Amino acid sequence: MVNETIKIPDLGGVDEVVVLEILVKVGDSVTADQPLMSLESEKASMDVPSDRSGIIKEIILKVGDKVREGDACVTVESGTDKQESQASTDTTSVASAHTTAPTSNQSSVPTATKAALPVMRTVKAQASTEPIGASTGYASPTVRRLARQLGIDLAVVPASGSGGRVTQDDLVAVIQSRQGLVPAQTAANSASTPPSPSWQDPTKFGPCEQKKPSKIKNATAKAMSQSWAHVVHVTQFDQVDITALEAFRCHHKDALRAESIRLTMLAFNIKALVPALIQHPNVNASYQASEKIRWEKRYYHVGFAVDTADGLVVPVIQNIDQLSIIDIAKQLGTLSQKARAGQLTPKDMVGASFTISSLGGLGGTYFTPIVNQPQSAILGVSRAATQPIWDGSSFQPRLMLPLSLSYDHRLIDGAEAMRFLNDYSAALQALADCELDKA
Ligand code: CAO
Repeated sequence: MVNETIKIPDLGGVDEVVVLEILVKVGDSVTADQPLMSLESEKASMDVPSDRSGIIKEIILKVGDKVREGDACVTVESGTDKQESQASTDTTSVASAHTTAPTSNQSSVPTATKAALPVMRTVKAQASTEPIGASTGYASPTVRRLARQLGIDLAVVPASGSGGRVTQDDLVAVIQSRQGLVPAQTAANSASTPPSPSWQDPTKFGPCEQKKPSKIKNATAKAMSQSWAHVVHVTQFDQVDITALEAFRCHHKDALRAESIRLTMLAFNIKALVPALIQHPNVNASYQASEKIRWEKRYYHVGFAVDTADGLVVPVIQNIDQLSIIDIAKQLGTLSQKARAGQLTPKDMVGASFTISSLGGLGGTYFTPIVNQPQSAILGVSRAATQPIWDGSSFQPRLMLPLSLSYDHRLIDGAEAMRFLNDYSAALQALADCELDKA
């Protein structure tokens, strides 16, 4: 028998995360890859898996602890091969207990080993004795995460899954049963921070429904307030003629769709940033106000805003200068899907040197995006529309794409912002006859 300490793994560039939930107890038997605890940064959560089979001897952290990569997490007693194979034998019997009630002679685990594996015995007992619909509080990490986001206590949710597991549908049932049944509270009496001087209790004037913003919305509110308070914002508007580029995109998009690649304008919008950011390093920079230092980044990692049911998240495509438009389109698809499924990891969302926010699929003309600190600028893209453009002798119908560049005036002057937009527009138009699969 040997005691090994399992440590917090690589956090994907995030310095510190919070322990959200401990998923095991001392005495539990775990298998390799079994989640031990859930960690959460402001916009993502991840599980720390066990890297071995064994018995939990000590849990070093507690819920709410702030942890970094390399911090000790739990101690696992991993045994001989026999012990490890014993643990996996037991796991197999747990898995079968999810679907079939165990018979008295089903388990071949010796009594002494059973005593050291209380969780396995508990799960089996629940599988055999809990009536369907009773609450067990057992759930997959995804369902646990969803329950937390929805503010549902799993211990009170009637479970319908195999082995007494709470399923996603069980959470939906709870939400549905709550609708209209929750007694209204006044907004004022649940406020945890002092109300602003202009706050008025809205229930004085009519019926209201009180909602709690998601964790993602709270994180966005915090980041946006900080940016608004610190960055000296200016937004420069412009439009670029993408008639030829759109024809080029439409020419290729159906063939690519057959390969499950969505070639939207956004992939071109991102690729065109490369020459413009190289020409204007101030726009790919951060300002360290305390030291009066500007950090020009020589890497090109672009965050893109994704609208999800829980709020705005910004996954990052790394090294766009080394990617083809097809590569970028693929990453846009994968990361947007992960974002909407709530599966982004901290690693997917860190390190951006510039951000793009496209509302082009939804409509609108111009908007004023807020700089995503510590970056110095953000490009907003709105819906392209055909407009009559004067060519010197007559009006021509041209497809014009509206651009809104917000920037930090402490770093970037207006003339530089306009030069950046001019160079960006030229780079975008130049993609109209590019090779889609060449970086
Ligand atoms: N002009 C005209 N049409 C556009 C367009 C534009 N600028 N941008 C996209 N479209 C089209 C697409 O080409 C697509 O049409 P096709 O099916 O014919 O190709 C359609 O609109 C839908 O596009 P989409 O929105 O699904 O895809 P996308 O790649 O353009 O955007 C994503 C992906 C994830 C960025 C987007 O879905 C999204 O979440 N946008 C919201 C971002 C947001 O909330 N920003 C505000 C943040 S506050 O600063």
